[in-house]
Amino acid sequence: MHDSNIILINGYEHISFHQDAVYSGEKMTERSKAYFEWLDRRRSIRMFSDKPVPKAVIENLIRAASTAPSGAHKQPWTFCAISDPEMKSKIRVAAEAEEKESYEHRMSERWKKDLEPLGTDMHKPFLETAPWLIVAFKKVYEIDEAGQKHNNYYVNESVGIACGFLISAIHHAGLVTLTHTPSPMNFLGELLNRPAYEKAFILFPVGYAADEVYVPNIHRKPLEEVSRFYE
Ligand code: IYR
Repeated sequence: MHDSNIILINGYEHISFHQDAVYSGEKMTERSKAYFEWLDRRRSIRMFSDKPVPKAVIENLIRAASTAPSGAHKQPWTFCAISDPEMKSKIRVAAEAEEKESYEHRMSERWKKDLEPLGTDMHKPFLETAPWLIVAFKKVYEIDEAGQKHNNYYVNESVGIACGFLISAIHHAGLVTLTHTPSPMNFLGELLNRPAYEKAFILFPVGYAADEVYVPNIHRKPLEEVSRFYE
């Protein structure tokens, strides 16, 4: 994609960019349709098999997520990957304690009603069953060598995009996941010993779906409902 032709622009190194491929309109339509149909087959899964997934796969998934664009290219994320059963149990216990509080006291009746079709509750066995948990942390700020604090830019957007890339990479690898957001998530930073400037963003169990899984028969909004064209 890049050659080694380096020039200086405003004193900063730049390399020439070559677009990977240029398709005809017809080919592009076909490819974009195929990509949509492939993404459309992704489903959030809440019941996992304990079948192992090689660490090398998880490393590649994180590499893929970390190619996301980010504010001022700060790449303000850390992905923690956990396969240690003891740590997974600790995470499950802490997550279920928060979820119990949420379901019993913190979530509105309307919110719980909205979740009814998805069949979620305070029990999160997938946190122990899935072979891997990946926790995305956002780096709200960073500390330089001089101990100086620097805020990052568009942190939620950047980490949100990276998490989208991660979900797509998981799907591409033939694995499944779930965007799990126990709230509040501070216990994750504590258990995983993350520095104060990292805040847990989303937890992804990663693995294979359990043998027999049913998912809610929900439908995606059609194009007409999610778009407006200005031609
Ligand atoms: N975090 C809780 C509740 C929950 C909230 C939303 I919004 C969902 O789409 C699904 C669940 C839980 O994980 O059960």
